[in-house]
Amino acid sequence: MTHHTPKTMGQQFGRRSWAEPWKIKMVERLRMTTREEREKALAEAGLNTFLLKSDEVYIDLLTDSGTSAMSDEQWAGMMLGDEAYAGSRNFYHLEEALRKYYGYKYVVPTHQGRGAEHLISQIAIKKGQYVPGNMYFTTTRLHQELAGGIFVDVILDEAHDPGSLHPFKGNIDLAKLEALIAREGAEKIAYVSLAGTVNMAGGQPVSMENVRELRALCDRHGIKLYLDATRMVENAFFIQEREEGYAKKSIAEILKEFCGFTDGAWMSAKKDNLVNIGGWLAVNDWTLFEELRNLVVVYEGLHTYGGLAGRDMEAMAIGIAESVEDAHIRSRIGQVRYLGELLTDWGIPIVQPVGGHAIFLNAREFYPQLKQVEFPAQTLAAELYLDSGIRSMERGIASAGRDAKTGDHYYPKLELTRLTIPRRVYTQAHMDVVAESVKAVFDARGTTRGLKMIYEPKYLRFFQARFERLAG
Ligand code: P70
Repeated sequence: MTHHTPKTMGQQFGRRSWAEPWKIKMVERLRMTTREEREKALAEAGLNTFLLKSDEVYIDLLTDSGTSAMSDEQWAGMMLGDEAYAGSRNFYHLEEALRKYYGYKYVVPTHQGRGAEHLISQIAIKKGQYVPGNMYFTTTRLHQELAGGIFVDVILDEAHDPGSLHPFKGNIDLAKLEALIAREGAEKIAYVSLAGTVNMAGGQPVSMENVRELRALCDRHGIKLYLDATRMVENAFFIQEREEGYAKKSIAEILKEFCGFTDGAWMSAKKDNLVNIGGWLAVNDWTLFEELRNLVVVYEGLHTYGGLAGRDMEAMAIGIAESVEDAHIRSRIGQVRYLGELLTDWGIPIVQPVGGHAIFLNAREFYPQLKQVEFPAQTLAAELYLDSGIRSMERGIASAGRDAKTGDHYYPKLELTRLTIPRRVYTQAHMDVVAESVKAVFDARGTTRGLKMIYEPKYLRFFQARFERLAG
């Protein structure tokens, strides 16, 4: 018998191991299912992972949104909720945290990110204006369009190429933006919509240099610059790691410097900020703030709670401070990267470089036999669930929706299936199980058939669409 020497993960990668800067105080038990149970559950869900019951899921990588584990201090904060209708002390704590870490002057809480997107879009976009941005995000673009705006993608070309190793694939292509301004005129631009670690591109970051130059460009033309700060803390990590001059700066310092180049931000606090529900808008301009806090009372709630309970705002204020700690973000992104390294090493096609919040499987390369209208990424999500009970999310043609003018599908270059890692929830052993399941599905890829959509809702169709397997 050959003797096998076990090695820690760090040893296998030729480095000292790191571990999470927390330990586990309470656990949530998981339910395992049989293949037969999963076949039945998936059929009932119309082959759409959004329609599965979470009890039918083993490892839930649908999203990192609202799925993080809160700390004991955040839970203790929940008991300090001041549920006054007006002027809750938790709002002032939240405002203080946002001023301290993001640096914006005025804050409007919202129930989640899209609540904030709705308000800023309604106020900052005039019908027919363009909204250039670094790749679309589903809810962001929809709110911009509902406000009469026309979204224009001005991200670097490299962002649409899953193989490009550009370190800042989230950057805005300033020449594309200049060309749009030259063609349409600055007054036709509502604002520039900049996102930190671009979700649909695979969690790819924006460099400090890019936002600095972008600011200068916007100033030359008198155009506002607003930030989708949803995963901006993760973006700060990549700047610290990859950009010259930032290795010795803290995540908190980098975050604040970056935000300082923008006029304001909207946020889904369910991601970086480590809460299960919440969002905010923050701006530096008083007049704009007055408009926003007036509109928030129409759609969300009074401007000192915006659809949240006092306790939610307290947990968010505490979560913000925890989220910018260097050790936290290093282990958070380190875990995502660990999964990415395994898959890369095994020759499984994923978006490179690995981004901040998720691994994006390149479904086109899994299934070259499928046309894009046969939903390769949706197919892959279904196969993964069947194999192991892991839930992932389609980020391809189903997510992209239809062109309102022509009625045809949008055909995004990227046809991806996202394995999104919740923060502080799963262990390295869970990542191993995930990696092995992805490999099993990859090895069986040759015989996999595609899907057709049999029910298509009007808005954000991917959430509720139903599919059927194509006959072989
Ligand atoms: C996800 C979630 C939400 C999100 C985001 C960025 C960069 C805004 C929002 C909206 C949830 C989701 C949303 C739509 C489709 C699928 C999934 N992203 N900006 O899983 O925030 O959800 O709080 O309203 O990523 O990526 P919210």
